[in-house]
Amino acid sequence: MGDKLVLHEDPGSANCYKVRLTAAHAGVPIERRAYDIMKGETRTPEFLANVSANGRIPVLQVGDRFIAESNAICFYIAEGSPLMPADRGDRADMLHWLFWEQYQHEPNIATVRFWMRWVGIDRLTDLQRAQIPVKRRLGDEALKLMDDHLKDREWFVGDAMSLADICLFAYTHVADQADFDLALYPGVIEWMHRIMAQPLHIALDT
Ligand SMILES: N[C@@H](CCC(=O)N[C@@H](CS)C(=O)NCC(=O)O)C(=O)O
Repeated sequence: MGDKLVLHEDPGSANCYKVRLTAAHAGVPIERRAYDIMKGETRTPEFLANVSANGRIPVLQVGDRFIAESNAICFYIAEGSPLMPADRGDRADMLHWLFWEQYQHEPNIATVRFWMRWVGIDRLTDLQRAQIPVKRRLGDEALKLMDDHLKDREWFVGDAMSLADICLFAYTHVADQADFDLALYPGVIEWMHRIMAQPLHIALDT
């Protein structure tokens, strides 16, 4: 990689954390540029025109290219690293988990965490408040599916840690902040400990 990598992020976002965790494991240096999403700093005309018209972080700047969507960014950074499975089928399985995370895991667990811990229950709209029980049920279904998958394996894909584990770890390990009871999913807890025991692991607040 010739160009310097600049991560446009909000440091408390686990979508941004998964990019930093990927970079730590891949040994790729990144420069960080912080925005406060609660102050609308990703919705300014400057951000929309120069960083991402989608108004959301993370965004990875590589020269004059701006890559959005956390899992696409992680995929870009992980290329050529041990996080990318060598086997073609395993790579497809890894992508399966990345897409699944964005469709069935993150929209439920991350959203409830955001509403409860960042916005605050009292400041939610009636519609948001009404959605919490559904998101909680779907989030629990996602955690159960992960727990079942981990019953007879250590990692999500193949026999080594891959990008699938990194991208799923990001919001799973803070699911308790959205009042999900992780103790119900012992396989998930053991898997999280395996990830946190890796020598290159970094925490969310680093
Ligand atoms: N699917 C996107 C989600 C991006 C996203 O929703 N980012 C949130 C923070 S985690 C954000 O920027 N929110 C600020 C806003 O929407 O104004 C990804 O994985 O990158």
